Amino acid sequence: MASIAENVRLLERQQDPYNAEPDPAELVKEFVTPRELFFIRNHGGVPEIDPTRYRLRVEGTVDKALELTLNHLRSDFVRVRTTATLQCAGNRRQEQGRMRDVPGVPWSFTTLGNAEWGGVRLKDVLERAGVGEETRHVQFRGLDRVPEGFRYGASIPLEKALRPETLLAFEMNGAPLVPAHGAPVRVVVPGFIGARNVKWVDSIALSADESPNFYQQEEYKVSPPGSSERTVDWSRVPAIEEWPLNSAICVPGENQRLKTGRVQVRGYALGPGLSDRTLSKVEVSADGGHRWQQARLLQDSQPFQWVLWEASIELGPGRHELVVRACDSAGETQPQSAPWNVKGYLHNAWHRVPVIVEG
Ligand SMILES: Nc1nc2c(c(=O)[nH]1)N[C@H]1C(S)=C(S)[C@@H](COP(=O)(O)O)O[C@H]1N2
Ligand SMILES: [Mo]
Repeated sequence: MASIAENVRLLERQQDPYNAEPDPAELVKEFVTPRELFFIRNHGGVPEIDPTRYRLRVEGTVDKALELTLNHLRSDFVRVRTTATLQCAGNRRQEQGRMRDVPGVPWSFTTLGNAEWGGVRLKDVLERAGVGEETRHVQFRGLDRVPEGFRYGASIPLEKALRPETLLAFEMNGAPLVPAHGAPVRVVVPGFIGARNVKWVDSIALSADESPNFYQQEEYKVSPPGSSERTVDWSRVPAIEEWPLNSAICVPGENQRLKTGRVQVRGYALGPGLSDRTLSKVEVSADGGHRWQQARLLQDSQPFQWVLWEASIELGPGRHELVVRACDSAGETQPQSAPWNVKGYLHNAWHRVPVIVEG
C-alpha cells in the first residue's frame, strides 16, 4: 500500500484501505488533473494483476459470451479518448458531518478530478457479444476484495452503458492507467458517481437486474430525509447514478488571513451528470449570500466536465464569508442548504469559506 502513497501528492484520509484527496489550491491549478493529484478511493486493497494473464469476461444475457485479453481489447475495437470528471458520491461529506455524525471516509471538497480517459467504448464490446433482449442492466465486478471478503461490484442501466461516453479505459492523461486507478482496465461512466466506475474490472455481466453487490444494493444510496440508520429500508431506495450540480471555493482556504483589497477567489464547478446539461454561470458572494457577482469561467462548459472559475472580490477588514453557487443550462441552481443523509452523500449546498481580512 505504501507504494501508492509514495507516488502521489495527496492528503491521506484513511491509511488502509488507502483513501486520499488533493489540497484544494493544488487541485484547481489545471483543467486536466495530473495523476499525482487525482483522488484515490479504495474499498479494499489494490489487487496485483498480471497483465499477460488478465481476461475480461462478457457474459450473462448475451448472444455469445466473450473472453478478451488485453491485446484483444486494445486492437479489436476503435480507440477513443474522452475528458470527463470523476467524482465520489462522498465528496463534501465533512460538511454533512457538521450537521450530524456520518460514518465513512471524512472527505473534504476535493474528492474529484478531471482526466482524459483513453480506451474503447463499452458499447462496442457489448455489441460484439450481442445484447440479449431481456437486458436492462450491465453489471461489473472488480478483482479487488473488500475487507468483508467479497469482490467490489456495481452496475449501470443498459441505456447508459450504450452511450458513446461510457468507456472501458486503460489510459489516463495519455499514460497507461496506474494500479491505484484500476489498471489494467476500469469502467468510466461520465456523469455517474465514482462508485459505478469499477476499477480492475474482470467481469461484465448483462442482466435483467441491477448488480446484487452490496455497493449497488445498500451502499451509495441517499436515505430519504428524516430517516436514520436504524429506520431506512435500503431495498426501497434507488441506487445513485448521476451526481447533482455542484461547486466549491478552493482558494482562499478556510479561515485564511488576507490583506485588505482585491482577493482572487478560485474553484471548480460541475454541472449535473446529464448529457444535455452544461453550466451557465457561477456566482460568488462575499457577504454570506446576499449580494452575488459572476465568476469568470476558464473553460467552455461541456457535459460531464468540470469548469474552473475565478473571481476578483474587494474585501474590507474583518471577517467575511465567501460563498459560491453554480447554475446550469436548464436554469437550476444549487440549494442554499442540503439535507443530511445517513451516509453523507451528494452534498451540494452553497459552499461557504470563512476568511479573515486584516486592516
Ligand atoms: N473495484 C473497485 N472499483 C472502484 C472502487 C473500489 O473500491 N473497487 N471504488 C469506487 C469509488 S467509490 C470511486 S469514488 C472511484 C474512485 O476512483 P479513483 O480511485 O480512480 O479516483 O472508484 C470506484 N471504483
Ligand atoms: Mo466513491
